[in-house]
Parts: sequence; structure tokens; C-alpha cells
Amino acid sequence: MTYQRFFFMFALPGLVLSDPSHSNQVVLLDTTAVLGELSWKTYPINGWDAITEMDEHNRPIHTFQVCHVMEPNQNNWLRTNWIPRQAAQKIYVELRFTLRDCNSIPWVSGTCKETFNLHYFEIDEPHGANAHFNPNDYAKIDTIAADESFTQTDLGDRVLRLNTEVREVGPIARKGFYLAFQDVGACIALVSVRVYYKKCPSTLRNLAAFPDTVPRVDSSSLVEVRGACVENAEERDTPRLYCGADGDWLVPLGRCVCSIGYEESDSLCIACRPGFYKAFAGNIKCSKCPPHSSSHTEGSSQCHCERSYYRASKDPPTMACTRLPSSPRNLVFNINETALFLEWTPPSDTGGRKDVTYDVFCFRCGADGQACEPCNSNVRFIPKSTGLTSTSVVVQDFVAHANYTFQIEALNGVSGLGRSERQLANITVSTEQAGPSLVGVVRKDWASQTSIALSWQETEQPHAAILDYEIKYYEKEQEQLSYSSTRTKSPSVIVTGLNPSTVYVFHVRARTLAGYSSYSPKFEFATGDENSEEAADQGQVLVIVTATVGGFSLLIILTLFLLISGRCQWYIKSKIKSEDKKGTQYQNGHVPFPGSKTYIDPDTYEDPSQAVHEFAKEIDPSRIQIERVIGAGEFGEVCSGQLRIPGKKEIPVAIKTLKGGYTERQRRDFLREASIMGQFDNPNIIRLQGVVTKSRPVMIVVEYMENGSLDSFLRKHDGHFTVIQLVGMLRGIASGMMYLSDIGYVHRDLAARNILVDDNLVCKVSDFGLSRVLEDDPEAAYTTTGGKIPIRWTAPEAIAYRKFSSASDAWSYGIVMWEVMSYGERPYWEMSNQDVILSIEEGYRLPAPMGCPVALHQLMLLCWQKERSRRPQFNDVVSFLDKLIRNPSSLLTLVEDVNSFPVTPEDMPDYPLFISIGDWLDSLKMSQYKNNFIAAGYTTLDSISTMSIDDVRRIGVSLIGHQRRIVSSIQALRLQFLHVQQSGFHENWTIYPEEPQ
Ligand code: ACK
Repeated sequence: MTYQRFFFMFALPGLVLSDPSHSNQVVLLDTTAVLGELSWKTYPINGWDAITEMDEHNRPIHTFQVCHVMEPNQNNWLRTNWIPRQAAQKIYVELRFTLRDCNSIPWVSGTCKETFNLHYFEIDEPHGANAHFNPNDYAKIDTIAADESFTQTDLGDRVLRLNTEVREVGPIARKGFYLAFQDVGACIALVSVRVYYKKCPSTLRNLAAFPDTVPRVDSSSLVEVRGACVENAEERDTPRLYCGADGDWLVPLGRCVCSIGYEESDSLCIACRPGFYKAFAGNIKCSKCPPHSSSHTEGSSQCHCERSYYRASKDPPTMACTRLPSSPRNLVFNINETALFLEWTPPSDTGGRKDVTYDVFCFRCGADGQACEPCNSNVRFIPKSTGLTSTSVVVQDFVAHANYTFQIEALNGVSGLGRSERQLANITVSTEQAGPSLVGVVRKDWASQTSIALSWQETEQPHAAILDYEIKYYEKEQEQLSYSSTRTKSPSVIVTGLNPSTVYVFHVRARTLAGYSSYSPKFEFATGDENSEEAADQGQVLVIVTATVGGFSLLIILTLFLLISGRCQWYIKSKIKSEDKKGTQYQNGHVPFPGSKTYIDPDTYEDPSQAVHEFAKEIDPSRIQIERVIGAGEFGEVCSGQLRIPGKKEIPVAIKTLKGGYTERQRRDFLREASIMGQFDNPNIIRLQGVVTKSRPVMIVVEYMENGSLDSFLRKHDGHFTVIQLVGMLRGIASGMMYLSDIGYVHRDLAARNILVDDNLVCKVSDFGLSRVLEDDPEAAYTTTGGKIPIRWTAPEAIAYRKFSSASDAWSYGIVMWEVMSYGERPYWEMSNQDVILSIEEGYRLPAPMGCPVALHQLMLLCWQKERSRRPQFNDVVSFLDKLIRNPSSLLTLVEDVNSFPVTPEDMPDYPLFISIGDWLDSLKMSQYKNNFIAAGYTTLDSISTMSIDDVRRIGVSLIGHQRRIVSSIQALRLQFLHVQQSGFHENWTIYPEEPQ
């Protein structure tokens, strides 16, 4: 009985014949893939049986079976066709078969086997069709036994299990081989035979291609394979891989990178798309063309600049293309006797670059401004004329009475690439004002112990009438440490108040409508000694001369005053020791400089209208033409209009009127201002033209100031001026205040609202009137001592016990500086007056406004010293500001640039502490931004302390004024934080995080 049918009843169902694909195997034979006949040979012919069935896809299933289990001495061979070796060095034979368990077949004991043998025979070519089969040619590979055979299930069914066995054979050297299956009496179904060898398949690794590689037969050694870079890639380190025995690639070394213009995508290097570029070889992506450049082809290594945009040789290809800067803006000049200051603001368009410098070109022109030729080399530029990094230059050694044209060009790194697009700023300067000295030899007419009389002549016919002369003098020994000056309208003067037996240096300059001439050479003259005969009664002479020079009958007034009131507010100290000046001046009230005028309080006149007529000219109202109302004062309207002066052309004036129905006291208070103003003669003090008292309405006529009051002017032009321009304004105010303090007038209400500005940005101090100003000033508040005081502007000692002095004016001046540098911000913002007083007492001082040079904030802090004798005097302020103007680079360091601000308890004491972001913003009246801060993650005060103006802008504060207010306060917090850190009082710094509402 043959068991073949029986066998297949179990064999076919449930067999899984599909072949798993193995990428690292090269198949030499796979019976499941052979569609036609296999034509394998069997020996003897009736041993193995070939059965070909069809699967559900109609593909043949080649099966060989043998089951002669009942007959002894079986030796049935099944031989494959010749299999070419190809590249194989070692082959793998995978057999899938079923093998019946002999126990499951009755009556076969002794003859039934459960194994079969696998053999091979290497040979270079296949046998001929009639070749005889010789089993001895074959070498045995292995005896194959089943892992599984028939298995009984719980239900009693028999389930056939498929065995898979794999055997390796090698090395194989011949071109091909046969396999043979020897049955010795088992019941076998050979379902599939797969013969393969292993390889490491070709692959791309690290942008290198590695070919198919056959592993070594010796499984312990690897094949080293060198890769070739893919197209458009270049080698970095030689790319290598090792092929392992199982056909796996191991140990990748080295690599290739995509060349310029190409980027990696799916292990290949593909060209950058148009609009993109890659400038460097490497495993980076192509980048979008930088601004103002483009690429039109694929694979661009860089992008080309648009028209009028350039790339400097040192600019990296990643940088945006840039263009030439626009012309510098707001080019202005300022000229004095010897120096011409040119100043401008940076171009509105820097071309997208940060390397902007400036070149200055100088041309000297003919009278009509035409026929210009380059300046000769005598004209000097400080610091230099080319490659300037700052926006100002000082020009020296120019010729007086000449016309110059200066051109300023802004340059940047690409200026050399587009010369045709250069833009220059031009300014024409006439050096009329810088005329030569109009004063010849200065002679000493006589000298006493304390005075010297001088006279001089004009050197040449002046081009404009001389208005007056200024005489500057100082003790020779003191070498210009401090100097004094006086003025005269005639070409002679008696300088008084000098020290006996002392050599003085004098020089004189003239003032014409065109400005000051240069100073005369210096002349040295000595005062007489104690025994000098000339010493007689020089005080009398002095008074007469001074009074005449000043244009006021001071002598008469003073004599009158002395006789009537018996009080003397005026004296000339004949021996002023210069070292005493500082200490005594503020403490004892006014000490006039020698040769200067002295202010007289109109209240010391019994009849105040007498004071008015003493100091103010009565104007015929028919000469006044009122044009329009420009504002409202406490006593009536303020109008603008014209004043006709006989023989001269009309001048613009402001007219303050006293409204009808006034009381006598109001009239007196109104005219008091004129009595005060009329005593002043200084370019930085508002000039009184005269008064109308003899008809109605009563008027005070003053020079017209085109730009009105300084506070509103600055607010209107927020951010429009250069620092030098602002310092120029501050210098003017300080100079006016120096004049006032020199003649002994204490202003008491110095504030930006009381400064007027003309159309040349000249600032003049106005609003005089002692107690009246304070009544008048809306900022003035009542203090506990009963007076009305503008708290935010006033020094603590003046608030506390009405100690007003030039030193308290210096405090107010510091506040004016702050107002100017912050473009009219309200000092201490919205803090209450009471809080201002308390925080000043605790040592709080206003922080530097945004963009404020350190030097200016330091000057403010000096003005705000508690100890009033330590505050600077106005002459110190003027010379300090002059130094800054002469050396503009000293203004470049801004407070926000300073990382470690010099903090001393005196200069920078604790700032008030706020509890939370909300409290802080409330104190600034900026509560509307609370959620902006919190949404951006600024929930604590220490987190905001690092915020820059850009951060403030970024979180949505768009108004420049608000940005300024917030940043100023942040700087204050930062300084306080620094101070707290330095002093180690961290517990003072209370920070509460806050949640959004
Ligand atoms: O800020 P303003 O324009 O400048 O408004 C006030 C207003 O009058 C009430 O004082 C302006 N004002 C006062 N004096 C003068 C002046 N001399 N020239 C021009 N405007 C003036 C001031």
C-alpha cells in the first residue's frame, strides 16, 4: 500500500508557501517561483514522485514526495538541475518539507525512517542529457530530520506541520552545483527548495553609493567597501562601510556632503530651487535669497543683488544686499570766533548697513555763493574730514568774511560700488560772524588798588555798527581758572573790585549785529599797591561808570534807596577773594561780580510805579499794533503784534495785557514783572521793550518768541532734535540763569513752561515777579509753611522753609534739564506732590530720560544734591555744557548704554519700591498696558528690569511718549536694582508675581 494519497489528505490544507523576501539574499533557485516544469531527476525512476498542483492564484506548487515506508532498503534520489553559483562563495539551502511520524503509520516498524539526506556536487557545467547519475559524486551536506511531524489535536484530527531547515555550504569554487535529496525509507513531501547566497545590497549611506558586496566565507572577517559620492556631492572623509557575513552593512565611516548650490533630499543632492541658494558645501539646506537679492536658475551658489543694491567684498552671501545711504539730514552749523561746528543727523536710510561713516567736503565760494573751489589745506577738521563715525565735526582756520559750502556725504560699505547714487547734504556758511577782532591795542588809562581804567580803538572800519564791547579778565596767577567779564557801549571801561598789587589779563571783543568779533590780543595790567595815590575814592568812580555803562541810573536809585529805606541790598565788595566766592555766595545771598550790575527789588520802592518808570520805557500805544491773541496770562490776554520804533522797521512783539476791572494791587503786581525784566539785559533773558501805563489797557511789551514756551514746544517736536541741539538750549538757559544769579536775582519758578523759544531755538528765561509768579503758576501748590510753591521744580530747603537762592534755582535748573532731555515729560510723572516730597526726602532722584547722555544726567544729579552748597553754580553749568558742546563725543555714552552706573548713596539712592507690575504701571499712569506686559511673560519687576525699548515696543506699546516713560522708569528700576545688589539689601526689593486679569 502506498501512503501517498493518505499523506496529501493532510499535506495540502494549511500550507503556507509564500516566500519571505530578503533584500540581502541573492536567490539561485526557488521552486515556488518556477512556473513551468522543474524536470528534476529521480533515481530510481519510481522513487520520488513529482506532483504539481495549482494554488488559488493558479501558480504551480512543485512538490516532491516519497513514502516507501513499508519496503526495506530504500535509496531514492532526487536531484535538482544544475545551479549556477554566480558570485556566491557560500550558499544557503532552505528546505520546506513535511515528514510523517512513523508511529502514525501502522505496520511499518523496522522499515519506516524519519530523516533524509541532503547532498551536493560542484561542477563547472551541467551534465549532458544522457549523463549517468553517480551518487558517489555527491558530498553529503547533512541528514535532515523533522522538527515537527504529524500531530494529534485534541479533537483527534491530524495536523500536518511544515518544517523549514536551512543548511550552509561553502566555500564553493566551481561555476555551479547540483543538490540531491536521498530518501532511505521515510514519508516525505518536499514542498519547496530555495537556494541563495548572501550579499550586502547596494546602498546609499552618508551621500555615498556602495555596490552589492558578497561577504567573506569566513564569517569572522568583514569586507571593507569604499563608497562613491552621489552626484553633486563631495567627499569629506572617505566614505566606507563594512560588509558582514550575514549581508548587513556595518560601521559607516566618512561621508560626502552636497556641493554648493545643492541640498540633500532622500540621500541625494538636488539643486536649490530658483529663489534659493546654497553658498557652502555641507549638509545644510538651500536658503531663501536674502532681502534685495534673487536667483533665477536652479543650483545657485549665491543670489544676485537687485538694481541699486550691492554686496561689499567682505559681505557674506547670507547678508542682505544693501544700498548707499541717503544723505545726512538736518545739517546745521554753529559758528563762533574761531570754530565752526557742523552737525547733522544720520541719514534716514542707512542702506541697510551699520557701517555708516561721513566725509566732509569743503568749498570756498565767491560772494554770490557761486564759483566754488575746494578749500585749501589750511582749513582744519577736528577730528578729521573723512571716515567720521560721529555726526559732527569742528572746522577751524577758515577765513573770516568768506562764503563756504560744506558737503556731508554719508558712506557705507557699498558706497564704492554705486558712486552715481551718492547723495550729499549741503550747507552754505558765511563766516561774517567770525570776523577778526575789531579791537586794537588796549591801553591802561589809570589804575587804583582795586580798579583799572582801560580804553581802546577799533582796528578797522567794522562792517556793522558795534553794539557793545565785552571785556573779559582774570588774575594772571589764576591762569584762567575763573574769569569775570563786563560790558560797555563805549570803547573804555573802568574795571573795579580788583585785588591790589595784582596782575590781571584783559581781552576785549566787540559785538555787532552779525555777532561777536574775535577777542583782541591779551593785555596785562596790574592794580596799584596799598600806597598807591590812585587809590583815592575809586568806589565812587566805579559806581558812576558802571551805572552809565549799564544804561541805568543805578547811582541815583541806590542813593535814594539808601536815604529812604536805610536798607542796603547792594554793595560792592572791594576785596573778593576768588576762593571765597563759592562758599559765600549762596549762603549770604548775592555777591555781585566786579563790574556787573545788581538787581533791585521793585518792592523796595515805596511807590512801585516809580520803579516801573525807572526800569521800563513808556510806549505810546499808537506804536503798538496787536495782531492776535496767543494765550492767556493771569492778568489778561497775551497777544502778538508789531511795535514801530521811530526810524527803524517794525519789530514783532508779545503784548501782555491787564484786563479791565483790576484792583490797584493787581496793577502793581502786573507791572512788577516789567520793573524786574527791565533791569535785565542778556541774550538769554526775555527782553522788555516797554510798558503802556498811561492809557488803557495797561500793557507790557516784550520781544516776540516764535516758538512759544519750551515745554509745549518740546512736546510738539518730540524726538526731533539732536543731543547737541538740546544741550545748546540748556546752555542758553544756564547762561541766562548765570546772568540772573550774577546780578542777584533769584527766579524761584524756573521751569520749562517759563522758558520761551525763538525761531533759532534760542531759549530765554521769562516769567519774573517773585511771589507773584508763584501765585500765577498753576503748578504752584500750598505748602505746610503757607507759601505756594511748584513742588516738582523746587529744592527741598525752599519747600521746607522757603530758603530760595540761586542754589535752589540750580535745583530747578536740573529739573528743566530733565524736562528738556525727556521732551517735555512731566517730572515725577503722575506721582502726587506729597509723594514727590517724601521720595526726594528719602533720596529718590529722577532717572535719566531715554537717550540721555550720562554726562547730562550726572549734571542733573549734581543740581539735585540735598546740600545746597554742593550744587553747581550757573557759571559752572555753562562752562561744563560748553565743554560738552566743544567735545560732542562726550555725549555719546547714554545712560542706557552704561551697564554699571556709578551708584553712590548720595547720587543714586533707593528709588521708591512698587509692589507689583500693576502698581508700577499705575504709578506711571500706564495701567492700560498691564495685560501687554503680563501676556508677554513680564510678570515680575525683576523680569522687566532687563527690558529694552525694543522689548517695550514688541509687547505693543506703540506711542513713543509711552515707550519713553516706561523705559525711563525701567532704567530707574534697573539702577535701583543695581544699588540694592551692591548694598546687599535684597529684602528691600519686594517682587510679587501677577496674573493676567
Ligand atoms: O506756550 P505758548 O505758545 O507761549 O503759550 C504761552 C502764552 O503766551 C501764555 O503765556 C505765549 N507767550 C508768552 N510770552 C511770549 C512771547 N514773548 N513770545 C511768544 N509767545 C509768548 C506762551
